[in-house]
Formats: sequence, C-alpha cells, structure tokens
Amino acid sequence: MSSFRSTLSRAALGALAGLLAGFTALAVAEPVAGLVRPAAGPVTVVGGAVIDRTPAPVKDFAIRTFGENDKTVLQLGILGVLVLIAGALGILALHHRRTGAAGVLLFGIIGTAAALSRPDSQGIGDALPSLAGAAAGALTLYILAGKAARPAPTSGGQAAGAWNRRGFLIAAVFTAAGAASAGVLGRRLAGRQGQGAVASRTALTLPAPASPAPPVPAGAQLEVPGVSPFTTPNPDFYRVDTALVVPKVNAGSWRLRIHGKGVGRPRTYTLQDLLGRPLIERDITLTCVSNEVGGPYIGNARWLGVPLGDLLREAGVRPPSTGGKADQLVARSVDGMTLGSPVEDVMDGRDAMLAVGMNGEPLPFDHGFPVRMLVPGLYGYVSACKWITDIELTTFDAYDPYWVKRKWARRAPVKTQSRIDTPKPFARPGPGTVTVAGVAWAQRRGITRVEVRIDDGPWQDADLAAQDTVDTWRQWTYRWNPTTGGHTITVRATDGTGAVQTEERTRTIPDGASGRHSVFVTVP
Ligand SMILES: Nc1nc2c(c(=O)[nH]1)N[C@H]1C(S)=C(S)[C@@H](COP(=O)(O)O)O[C@H]1N2
Ligand SMILES: [Mo]
Repeated sequence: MSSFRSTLSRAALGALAGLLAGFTALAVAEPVAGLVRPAAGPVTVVGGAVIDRTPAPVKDFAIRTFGENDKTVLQLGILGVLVLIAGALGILALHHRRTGAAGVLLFGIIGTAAALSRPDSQGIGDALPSLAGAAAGALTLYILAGKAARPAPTSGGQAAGAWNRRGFLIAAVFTAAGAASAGVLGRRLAGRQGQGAVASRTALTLPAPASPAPPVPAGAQLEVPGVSPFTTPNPDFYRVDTALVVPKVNAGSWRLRIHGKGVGRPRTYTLQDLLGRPLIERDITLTCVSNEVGGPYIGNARWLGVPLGDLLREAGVRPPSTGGKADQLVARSVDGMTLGSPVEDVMDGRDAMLAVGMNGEPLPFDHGFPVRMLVPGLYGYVSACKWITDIELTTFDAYDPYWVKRKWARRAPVKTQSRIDTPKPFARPGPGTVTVAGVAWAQRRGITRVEVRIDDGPWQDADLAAQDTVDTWRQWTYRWNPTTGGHTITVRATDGTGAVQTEERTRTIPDGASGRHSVFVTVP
C-alpha cells in the first residue's frame, strides 16, 4: 500500500516536472517570438498548420459549433494536448531522463516544421521560438527529473527522500518563477511590436470621399425591435479569417504591389498614394460563404475606398471581355492568405474597391487595417482580402487560392437569401399581433419581394423597408395575427432578376448554403 502510494506520488512529481518543462518551453518561446515575429509563436504556428490541414467539413463543423470562438477552442485544444504530453514525458523522464528530454526536443522540431510550412513563413527565423523553447524545456525536464529521481544521500541514517524532495521543490519554484517572468516579458515584447501599427492607425485621418454615398434612406431602417440594424456597428461586424494572431500592419510601411499577366505598368503603392486618389464611399453588405441558412456571418457597412477597376486600368489591365489575358485576380495578405476574384467582376463597373474606411473610421485591425479588398456580389472568401499587400493578375487555370485548394468553389457569387431576425427560434410571443421581421439580400441584384408563410399556408407578402442599393441587404416585416399553438414561420425572397430564393437545401461548401430559413414559435 505504502509502496503504491510512493509510486503514485513519484509519478505526480514526474508529471509536475513535465508540466513545468512545458511551461518553461512556452514561456521562453513567447519572448523569442515577440522579438522575431509574434505570429511565429509555437501555439500559433501549430494552430495555423492545423487550420491549413483541417478538412473542409471539419472546419465547417468548427465554425458552426464554436462560431467566432473557433480559434480559442483550437488553441485551448492544443494547450490541452501539450499538458497531457508534457505530463507523460515527465513521468517517463523519472527513469529515462535523456529520452524524456529528447521527447521535449521533438516538439521543437514539430513546431519548427509547422512554422516553416505556414504560408506567411518568413524563413528560418520563424523556427527560433520553437527551437529555443524546446531547448529550455528539455533542459528543465532533465534537471527536475534528476532532482525527483536521485536517491537521497543516506548519510547517518537520515530519512530517505527528505533531501531530494526539498531540492526538487526549490528547483520547481525557481523554474515556475523564471518561466512566469519570461512569459510576461514575451507578452510585453509582442505587444510592443503592434504599438507602431496602433499609433499609425490613430494618426490616420481619412480624406473626404470624392463620391460620397447618399444618406441611407430614412425608410431603410424599420422601427422594429429585434431586427438587425441596417448599418452594422464595427464592434458587432462578424469576423471570419484564419489569423490566430490578428496582423498589426504599420500604415507607414504598408505597400501594395500590382503585377502579373497583362499588367503593362506594374506598380507598388503606399497608403498615401491611395489616399491621394479620388475615393468612393459605398454601402456594401458582406457575406461569408460559411453562413448557414439563418446564420450570423453577414454585415452591412459604409465603406470608403479606392475604385479598384480604375487602378487596374491604369496598370494596363483589360478585362477578359475586351481581350484581357488574365481572368483571375489573386489578392494576397500579409499573413499569406490568398483569395481569387474574377477580373471581369472587378472591372465591370460595380463598386469593387480597396477599402480604407469602415463606418467613418479607419478599418479596425480585425477587419483588415490598413487596406482590404471588397467586391460587391461575391462571398468574402473570393473577394474581401484583409491586410492585403499584393495583387497578381493570373488565370483560374494557373492558380488555385487557399480555399479553392480546400475544395471550395473557384467562383462564388452571393446567393439570394433571407433571414428571420424576430421572433427568435422557440420564442413564446405574447398575445395579439406578432411582428415578424428580418433581412434579405442578393448583392448586385437587389431584393424586390419578400414573402412569409405560416405552417403550410399560402405565401403572404411582407412589407419591404426602403432599398438603399442593390448591394445592400433590405429589411422586411410582416404583421401576423396567430392562433394559439406551435407554428413554423418560413421566409423567401425574390431578387431583382425575378428569381425566387430556392427551396433546395445545400451545404455551405462548395459555394454557399441555399434553402429557406424557418423559425418555430409557440403562441401561448
Ligand atoms: N487575410 C484574410 N482575408 C480574409 C480572410 C482571411 O482568412 N484572411 N477571410 C475572408 C472571408 S472567408 C470573409 S467572409 C471575409 C470576412 O471579413 P470580416 O472578417 O471583415 O467580416 O474576409 C475575407 N478576407
Ligand atoms: Mo467567408
């Protein structure tokens, strides 16, 4: 019994040694990443590598299940796995110090491989955080396992175990304290890297648009509680991207290069170059292809930016319809994301832009500061490159961007859709008339009609709010006098081409969900 207990407590010591070693590894890797590049930290690169390799259905599931917390869940998952492995290596190290320490080093190699495999890898420097962390972790484990395992000096019949337990404890406390301070230092350094970018955003004053957006029509915003506000405030605007660390780009050193097939005059622009040009201001509704029927990944904002078609024409680009050789525009971000849009769409006169402003302020970092691309009518993953730094003209045959490599469609215009915002699913609306309301969208085509159906009843016209533009969503409302009991409310929209939103349910992959949104409510 007592030998079982001592085995158990020694195993616990081993596991603790392993955890401290893991903690030390991360705490050393952090400041090194802070110095080299915050996005090269081991958890970030491993997380990014996992995202890159996650099959689309699983990624879809993660977005659906964890929503915008998907990245936090991923990072916690990685930390959880690390804790388990570190503990196991610690126990192993009690009897096999070298093997245990080598196991920690192996993680440095995994981290290095992940770092170098990332699309935004800046080369061998990105290996430093993982390697330095693993070396520190391995050394820590080697020392602590020695303290935990070494037999006590049995001079003069002293109680065995007293010396090595104290030695272990002292070493453990020093390790924990040292690792904690290294971790704090790491956060400081990583924070400092972003400070210049933050200052450059604060200092930025956006010029007035040469072509302002007319005020949003008074009737575009219904006075109905629970309906999505016509203009989505920036803090509420959905965020979908693969960045585990939001890129903090300094506006002063930011550059955009335009080059590739058919670009007669390749050029590199600074932010000042762009701000010196005539800017347009437009209301545009942005939608994510991963948005389920009834889902939240859609928002509408007033954007300020440089017309992209003009910029391309200046560079000598011609659309395919007038003989241009390039049919795909590939936008690349500072974090290595690639998105491909049809050149024809970008140059057909719609308000495709390089946006610098969102709802009256410089782009928030989360939404692509200093410059992002927008093409009305296309899902975000084929158009809305955030933190953009490079535009290459090429062909759909020659290059598949990030999501296309992962089985999403090459071309993805936004599908006509509608959503019930109120009442909420399973609500129990009070007595009397129920105001049903929501939004409908069909960017580039506009919404001309919205209908509501109760249970299997006839389709009834909803009242439409005023239309802002064909590129924005449109609110609608329906006054419903229900009978008591459970009811299913379903909505469908008709777009400017006269096409009625299809009933056919499809998944989000490969080119966006179709089908109709319904909500079940119980009227008491
Ligand atoms: N650099 C970069 N740009 C990106 C993405 C990304 O992962 N990285 N995601 C795209 C997708 S899928 C969408 S839907 C939109 C979302 O923009 P938002 O986060 O500003 O709403 O950005 C697009 N631009
Ligand atoms: Mo998206």
